[in-house]
Amino acid sequence: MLSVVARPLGLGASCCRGSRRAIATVISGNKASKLVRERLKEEVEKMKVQFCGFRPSLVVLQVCVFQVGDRDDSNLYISTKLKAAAEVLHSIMSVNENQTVHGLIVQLPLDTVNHINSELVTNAVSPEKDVDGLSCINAGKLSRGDLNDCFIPCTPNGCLELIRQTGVSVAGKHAVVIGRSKIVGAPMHDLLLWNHATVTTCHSKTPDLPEQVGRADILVVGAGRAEMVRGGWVKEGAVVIDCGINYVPDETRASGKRVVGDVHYASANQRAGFITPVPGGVGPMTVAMLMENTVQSAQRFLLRSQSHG
Ligand code: NAP
Ligand code: L37
Repeated sequence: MLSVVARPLGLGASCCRGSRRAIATVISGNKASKLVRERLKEEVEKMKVQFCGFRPSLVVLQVCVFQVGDRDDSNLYISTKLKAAAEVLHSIMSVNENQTVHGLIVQLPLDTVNHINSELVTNAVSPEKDVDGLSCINAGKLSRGDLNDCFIPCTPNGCLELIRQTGVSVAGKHAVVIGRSKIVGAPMHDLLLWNHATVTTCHSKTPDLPEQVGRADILVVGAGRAEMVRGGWVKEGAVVIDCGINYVPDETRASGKRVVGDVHYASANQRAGFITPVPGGVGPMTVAMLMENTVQSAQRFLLRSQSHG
């Protein structure tokens, strides 16, 4: 396995955890995702040669429905809402039936003006094309440990890949996940559990977050709270994976803002053994895993069409 962990310049592997603390090894999502993309490129090339120009294909559905007018008329409002939902479901059905498409993701969160039921929408995606792994069929398989028979959501799948890059084994470790969303926290819990970690999942009602974090050999954070996890909470030598993407004001930037994670990086890297940066950590791996799931879906499609004659 190729390693994508890199020590920051100026710090050799000789850093010891003595009187002066070692700085964590940075796990580069940019490098790891590049390796994944290169591997996928080769696989796609092979498919193309073997199956006369065959190409995996992915559809990303972005739902954006504007309300017609601003009349405070509940009948008009309800009919607009129903029409919007029907249109979305119709688009999903037509992609489901389209044999040239192997992956379909519906970008979340959905249009908020019309409050379309996101559960209805994610479950309308055919489980064979659900490369985001959000339908209840795929989520159910993951929660029961049928990992080889489902699509694993891209962000947790990318996080696991980054943990693997450290060489630290998951089996038998105490893992702590912060967040329980369908896209990050809940599937991350399942994935760590079925890779044989003992898992604690924390959320907004967890009363003793710092204590829980302090027990983690492996910590995955997906809370959407800028720099919430402080370095002092982190267990010495832990693997820290930060999914957070938060934009904070920064007048020194032309854009007036910068992106930070859910972990306070400058203090956490004084305690962790390994840490993902933001940007350049989990984000690029999420995109690579989406490509990976799409290629896998195309391969399964080819296998099914071969076995059907
Ligand atoms: P979400 O749906 O808002 O879920 C956030 C979760 O964090 C919830 O379970 C919430 O608890 C928990 N939480 C919020 N505040 C907390 C606190 N103070 N203490 C403990 N737990 C707390 O968000 P999400 O979609 O999972 O995304 C989480 C973060 O990951 C965001 O920054 C998002 O931008 C980022 N993200 C990154 C990628 C990537 O590729 N890097 C992909 C997806 C998301 P409750 O359940 O109790 O509300
Ligand atoms: N797959 N991802 C998927 N499906 C969805 O429905 N909502 C959602 C989703 N969410 C998501 O946030 N994905 C995501 C993907 C890529 C990045 C971040 C989030 C990413 O590449 N981030 C870069 C750049 C960050 C920046 O500078 O703005 C990074 O290096 O982290």
